[in-house]
Amino acid sequence: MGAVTTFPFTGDITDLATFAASRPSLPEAEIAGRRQYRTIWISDVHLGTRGCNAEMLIDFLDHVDSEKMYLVGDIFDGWQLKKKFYWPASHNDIVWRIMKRAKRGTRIVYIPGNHDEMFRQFTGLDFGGVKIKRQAIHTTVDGRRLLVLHGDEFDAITLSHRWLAHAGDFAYHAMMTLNRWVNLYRRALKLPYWSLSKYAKHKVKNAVEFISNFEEIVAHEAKSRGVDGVIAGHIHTADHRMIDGIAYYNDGDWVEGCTALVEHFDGRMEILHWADEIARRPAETGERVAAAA
Ligand SMILES: [Mn+2]
Repeated sequence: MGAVTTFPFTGDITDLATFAASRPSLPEAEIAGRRQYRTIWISDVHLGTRGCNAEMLIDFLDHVDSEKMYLVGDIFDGWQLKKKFYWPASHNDIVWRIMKRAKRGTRIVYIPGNHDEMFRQFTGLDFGGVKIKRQAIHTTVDGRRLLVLHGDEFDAITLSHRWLAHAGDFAYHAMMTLNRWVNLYRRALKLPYWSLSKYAKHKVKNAVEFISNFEEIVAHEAKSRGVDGVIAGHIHTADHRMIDGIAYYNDGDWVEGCTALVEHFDGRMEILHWADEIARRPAETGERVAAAA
């Protein structure tokens, strides 16, 4: 995939509304036969960075559809884009696919995170069917009320364990780079995608503490707001567990984990691990992802 020089909204954010009328560099796969869900949540895509696993996300978007979709923050990485402009065609294709499904009638809610906080100034506005909100309450088909937020709101509280935000930032980015190299190598050997930092997160004591601390604080906030559960992103760790009577969900990320949270039409919630889904696919249909890299 070639690089493009146009970022869809450097000039005017209202361009987003007409963006879906343009053409993607990688044509969208068949719409018929996609897996249908009531709701899909994704976050921490980090468009504008080399860490973003755009090919995997394009594959995901071309295989699923939903009535409603939540973008739970850090979709763009404004911090990295400011430092060094990086915007390959595949990143444009992701924005295009999201705008296109809004045009087709999927109700899309975009909750900017800390890396794309520049979009928070547009809270309350609607760009081509994508509503920008600070937080949201999602009601499941079985009537449960779930608070949806990015999660950086709690960084100040989790300050003593800011593994991703500060001291660990360098180590984290080094690990993401290593993760990319490991997977290029694995791909060459036709081995399935493997997440190094997902592995490390389960091994490193501080990281485990940081994650459980975050999860408890977020669940506590949800409890005080009187909802049944909470859906967050931010810590790049997909999870679903009960904490003090509150259903805690995290939709993970598209940097290494490549996960999404979905609600089925019967209200059942599930975390999809997209690398595993691709690995389970017959070889012929999985080729497009390998070829796109
Ligand atoms: Mn974040």
